Amino acid sequence: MHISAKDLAALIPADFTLGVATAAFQIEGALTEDGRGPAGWDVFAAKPGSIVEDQSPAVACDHYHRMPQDVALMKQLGVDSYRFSLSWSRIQPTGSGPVNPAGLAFYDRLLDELLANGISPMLTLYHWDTPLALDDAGGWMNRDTAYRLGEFAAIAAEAYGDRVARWCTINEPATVTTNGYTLGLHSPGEALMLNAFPTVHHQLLGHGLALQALRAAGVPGEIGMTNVYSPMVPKTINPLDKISASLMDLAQNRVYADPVLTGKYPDLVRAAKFFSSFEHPDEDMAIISQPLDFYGLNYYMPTKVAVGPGEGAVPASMAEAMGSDLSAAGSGGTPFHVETWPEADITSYGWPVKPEYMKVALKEMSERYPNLPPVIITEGGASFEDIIVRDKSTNTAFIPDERRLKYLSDHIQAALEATGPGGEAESIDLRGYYVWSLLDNFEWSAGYKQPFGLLHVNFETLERTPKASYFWFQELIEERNLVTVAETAVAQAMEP
Ligand code: GBH
Repeated sequence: MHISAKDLAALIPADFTLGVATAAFQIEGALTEDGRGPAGWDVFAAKPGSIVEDQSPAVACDHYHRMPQDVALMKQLGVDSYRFSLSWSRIQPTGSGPVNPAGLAFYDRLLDELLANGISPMLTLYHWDTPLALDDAGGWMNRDTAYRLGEFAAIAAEAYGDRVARWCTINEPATVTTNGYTLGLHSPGEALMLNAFPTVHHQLLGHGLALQALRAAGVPGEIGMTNVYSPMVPKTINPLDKISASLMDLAQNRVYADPVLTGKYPDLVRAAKFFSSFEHPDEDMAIISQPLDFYGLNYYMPTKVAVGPGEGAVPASMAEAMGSDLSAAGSGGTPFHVETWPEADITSYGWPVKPEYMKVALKEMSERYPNLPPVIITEGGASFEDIIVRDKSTNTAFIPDERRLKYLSDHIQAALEATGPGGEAESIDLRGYYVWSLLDNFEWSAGYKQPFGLLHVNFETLERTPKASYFWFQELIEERNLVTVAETAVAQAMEP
């Protein structure tokens, strides 16, 4: 069971945002319409074997043509805010140079529609769909891409600055580097392993330059960036497992968060060969670590880590640097191995459902970064295959997605408890939670096989059907509104 919507609503502080999130490439479709230039993802997805069953992103949710209907569904849901991303190549077809007015106009219409319906816009500048022309020039391996993102931010600031309440410069650079450049599972499909480090730095620099451009334009909205955070949990108390978990923590969490929040890469990263052989100006760190109005955190799950197979999986130098003189350490082998959680509920992606680790994530963040700005959970959600139940007499469809609903309820509860009075991450000023996602959508290399939506999408008819989780979120928002109304009435009654 999960907490009732009424009891959960009672935990929500004033001015806390309840929202939903999407990303352009995952929902829009219309990849060749109105002058949109190609993105690297268009080409990657078209290569046989890149996407499950070679599914195509060409139509996705057809949001480009159904935007007003989708906003109406958000209005009905009652959300405070909608987090969406810009398709960079719709606005700037080659990622540099002239702007495409028809592309700019789409987000003009979206922003106006949101505001007309009382929904506060949160705009992500970059959610992975790099313009193809930039990928052809090396993508994030090329320092120039960071400057291009800065320029794109200036274009967006001028066009939309008056209407955007929250800006998110980039989403999850960790996933772009790991999947796009280290393992080759995402666009641009490079498997560079440790040689992918420049893509970390250039994305962070791109964030910093975009932030600078938004500040220079004087946009009134709040500005932040989003990193994904997964607590790394050693499989056993074996010191080698612990070291492997620490290495994974460095590679997936700290290398992205430390520079932004402390202005410095972790010492172990600075000591590595791949770091010293990568030349970059010291001044970059000041650009990367400019103050943020909020820090965006995507939390999905913890990761259980064991030492990799093979002799000497943890290099001796690493073991020593982590404070261990293990004789087992040598060279060769893979340093880490991701393990399963046999006792946990598992999503259709294979991800463990562990709401208690939401608390761990927030606690670790608060301890690691004492000067953390206000935090917003910019994504959280779960993929489960849905069953559509049809009531024959009324011909209405019902989608009983109890597990997704419970995932969301438990995670929002955990985040509120951890940051509430007496919580383990009480020092964090938590400002909101955005459900991933409004709609079932194109889940990158998993195609349409991993539905995360509060709304079911039939990818043949493109019909949207609210799931039980949609009605639950609606109820939570209604209950929260009742609390707010009551509090306002009490405050007014107490005024002299
Ligand atoms: C997010 O990615 C994306 O922002 C969004 O576009 C996507 O649709 C959504 O989530 C659902 O996938 O620490 O090595 O074990 C989240 C992708 C995948 C990132 C798992 C962290 C674990 C890597 N996450 N990954 S590891």
